[in-house]
Amino acid sequence: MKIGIVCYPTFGGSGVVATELGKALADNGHQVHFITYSQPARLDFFSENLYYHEVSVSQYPLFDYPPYELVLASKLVDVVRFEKLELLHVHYAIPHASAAFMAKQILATYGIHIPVVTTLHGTDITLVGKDVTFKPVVTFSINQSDGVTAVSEHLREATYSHFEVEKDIRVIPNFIDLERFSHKRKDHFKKAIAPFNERILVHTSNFRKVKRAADVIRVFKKVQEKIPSKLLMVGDGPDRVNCEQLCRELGVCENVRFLGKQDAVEEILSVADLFLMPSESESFGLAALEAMACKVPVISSNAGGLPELNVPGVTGFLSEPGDVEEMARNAAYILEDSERLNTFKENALLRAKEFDLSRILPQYESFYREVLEGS
Ligand code: GMT
Repeated sequence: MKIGIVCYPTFGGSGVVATELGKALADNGHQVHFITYSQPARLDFFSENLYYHEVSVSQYPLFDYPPYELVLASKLVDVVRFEKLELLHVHYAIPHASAAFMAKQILATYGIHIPVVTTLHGTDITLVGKDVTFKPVVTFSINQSDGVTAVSEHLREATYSHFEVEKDIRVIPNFIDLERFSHKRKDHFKKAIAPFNERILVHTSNFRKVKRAADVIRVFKKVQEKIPSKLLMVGDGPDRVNCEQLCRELGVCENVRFLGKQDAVEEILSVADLFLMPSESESFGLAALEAMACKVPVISSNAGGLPELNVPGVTGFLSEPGDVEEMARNAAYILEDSERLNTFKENALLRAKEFDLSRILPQYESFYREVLEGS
């Protein structure tokens, strides 16, 4: 198939899923065209089946708000016509689904029919999308898509409850490339972080409010009172500065390191004993799956799709968002006994294997075929 993929080319989960999916489709012999405003973060190599088309919005003094969506729609028209694409797959509804709808209408005037698949990733529904300022457009463009997928049952249900959507929504969960995300021996790194064999806890996120990153610090404060441990905070975003401030207030700076944005997250996860994800809302929790693939159990909130991934008492534990006490208690329970910790680690990997790329990729391929046949 000749497939166009539209996504946010950043470190965010939706962009990662879109890029990894495109790469896997290309490996499987499909021709994949990425149409984004910059080179996707994980698309920094050459492959004969991969193409990249940049959407560049020209500046003009009149534009206080450069019309990205219109430029994207024009680019989609151009790429679909001249590369003879058969299907467009847009990730994150805003503004990709409505840009694709516009492109589709324009292409129809050239006698070209292009089916559009929209994948809902989370905040496009749960936070941003349901805001009244976006709602009519998001509802319309989901209903106008030829196929719609959501990354968890929870997100599917949330879409039906927040929007008047009649379309059938297929759940295709996030996936993991176990060749990249696997436990690697990084003894030097481990020794540098935890010279006295302290337990290592990790949090990775974009430090947005929804991640409740400050709860990570609060949980850690309680854990390290019982168990010698270190905390690695990976990523960057608006709440990082608050977390740094909280570390000072709680007197834990010596045991916490902020590593900023990192490419080789799997290397950091390889030295970790526990992953913390206390999010307020999380449609799936790709970062937790990445941790589990590297044999790291997960202490998470029970928000959104997290219960569809993290199995309490097996791969980690779930708590109400904000229940720092319980999260710390559960973290200590896992960490205090090495044999128990190892069982949780093995279980985490077994669970991650259920989301192996090789299991999920065929679900997208067969969905594409269904959409092509039905449209
Ligand atoms: O988590 C973020 O803030 C990034 C966001 C995105 O859209 O890039 O991630 C969402 O999509 C991921 C991939 O499908 C999911 O694994 C994340 O759970 C989801 N984030 C939220 O729902 C907050």
